[in-house]
Amino acid sequence: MDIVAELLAGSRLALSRAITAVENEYENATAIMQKLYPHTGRAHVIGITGPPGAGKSTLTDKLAKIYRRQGKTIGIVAVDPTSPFSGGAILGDRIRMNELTLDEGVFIRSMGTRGSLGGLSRKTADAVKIMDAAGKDIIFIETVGVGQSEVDIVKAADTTVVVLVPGLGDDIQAIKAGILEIGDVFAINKADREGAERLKAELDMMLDLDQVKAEWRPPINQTVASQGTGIEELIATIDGHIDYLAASGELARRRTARTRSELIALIEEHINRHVLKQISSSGQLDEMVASLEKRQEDPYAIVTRLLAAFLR
Ligand SMILES: Nc1nc2c(ncn2[C@@H]2O[C@H](COP(=O)(O)OP(=O)(O)O)[C@@H](O)[C@H]2O)c(=O)[nH]1
Ligand SMILES: [Mg+2]
Repeated sequence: MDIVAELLAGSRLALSRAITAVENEYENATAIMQKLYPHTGRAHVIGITGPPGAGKSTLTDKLAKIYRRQGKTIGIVAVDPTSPFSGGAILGDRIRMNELTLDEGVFIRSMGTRGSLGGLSRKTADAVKIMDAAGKDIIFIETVGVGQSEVDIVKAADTTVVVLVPGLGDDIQAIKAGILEIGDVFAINKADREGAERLKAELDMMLDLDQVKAEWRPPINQTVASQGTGIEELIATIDGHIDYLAASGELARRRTARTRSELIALIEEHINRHVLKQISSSGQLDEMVASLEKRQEDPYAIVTRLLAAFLR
């Protein structure tokens, strides 16, 4: 049996190997993704993002346990864009999720920046597809939410939970606009700390000003993940968002937009690679640079000429 057939039959080893192939860009990675593509699109993908130490792993662990009790199978992709480590699981996360790692119905995988940051969002999306094809009902993507590349990672999610904590000083200043936009649900974790109510009030105010969110006003939950407080309520909120997505047609719209942008990214990547390979191996690239330096040509003329040649 090949790796995809084994994965579809439920092999954890095959699932793990498929993700490794994608992560390390092995030669068989494309063939694997091609074969499993028809089996994707079934899982509900939940993004968990927020600053480092906010309690994302603890929260994911607690959420996963409740979904497990409902009989759902779980995949977790823990992405750390600041870590060069990948494979197995980032140590801290594995310790925080150690009960889960013993559960056959849960598959946890960590990914770091083994490639470029840009490549990381594609690889994360592929890892999600692999777990999806393997039959996981709910897939979590846990990632640090600070910059644009991390926001890109969470774009593979249907429902995004933004985790915030009180006491980060100038609370609302610390919340980047980007992170506010991607949040479908907000969780103020470490609500046992001082300032949770104030943070909620400030967040409420900002969300009320956001007209784009008229149809679905992101609810704010308070949690103490380490004690399991507020987790049932958070699940109810997430499930409410899942229902809203289905009933409003927004799920279909989001998935169409995602399919489109993934295809565009792939086309760009391949055309780029193809054209650059051809002009650099033929020495044309050097000639072009020389011509530009002598001001014999301008870059726009070169690109127009190149494009015409390739379209012929
Ligand atoms: N006081 C308090 N500590 C928490 C809470 N949730 C998580 N922690 C602790 O915060 C630390 C970071 O948690 P972790 O889940 O690794 O955060 P992550 O970096 O966002 O994944 C750990 O020591 C947790 O035990 C909470 O609600 N209250
Ligand atoms: Mg974590």
